[in-house]
Amino acid sequence: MHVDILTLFPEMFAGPLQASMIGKAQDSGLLAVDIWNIRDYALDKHAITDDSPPYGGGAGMVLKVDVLVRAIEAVRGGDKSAPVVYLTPQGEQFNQRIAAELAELPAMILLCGHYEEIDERVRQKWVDRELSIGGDYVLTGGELPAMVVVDAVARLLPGVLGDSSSFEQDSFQDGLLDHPPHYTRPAVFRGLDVPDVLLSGHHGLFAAGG
Ligand code: 21W
Repeated sequence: MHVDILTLFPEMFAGPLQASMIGKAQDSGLLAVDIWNIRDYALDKHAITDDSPPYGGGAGMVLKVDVLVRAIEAVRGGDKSAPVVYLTPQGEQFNQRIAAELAELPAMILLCGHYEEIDERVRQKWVDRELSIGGDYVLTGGELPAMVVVDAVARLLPGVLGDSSSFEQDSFQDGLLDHPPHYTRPAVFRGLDVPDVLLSGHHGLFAAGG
């Protein structure tokens, strides 16, 4: 899967996507992530990307229509098949079902705003889907949410997870209820021991709730 991310803060993506399974998924070619700086598509000499809204009022700054559309068109090249997904607090709440849906796509474009809205015309004509990562909290921008989406989607791509961590079981509700508590060696640590039933080797009994 190819993921393009449009952001005003490309440096925020340096660490999280290189580490762990997402980093390995990129090394092995199962996932490709390209980060694009929206500012590169501002043509004036100060590279201004936002504006105080002269039409419609409203507080805060708004990402400029021409800058965003130039950036989106540059990312797309000639191919319009990849959906533009805008991360916004007003979006549909991201969940495991949506992650699975996105994991079927060959490509997607994630658009991050940063403590501001985007010009409404971009939403209407260029954005295909709006996602929030939920929670009753306000972040500074769509960057962390974009990383959340990439992480949740990438682990569903065939080959990204090892066989040992089958994700069929993770349908979440199930996963949380069915999983027994886990213990590592030693059997007794600072006087805290592992339940006898687990030491006896009859694991099935415990897993079945017996
Ligand atoms: C914060 C965007 C505030 C827009 C003027 C004054 C993306 C997010 C975000 C952000 C506003 C997500 C307004 C969960 C999140 C995100 C930054 C402006 C109205 N206009 N999921 N006030 N939480 N947040 N809001 O914050 O971009 S997905």
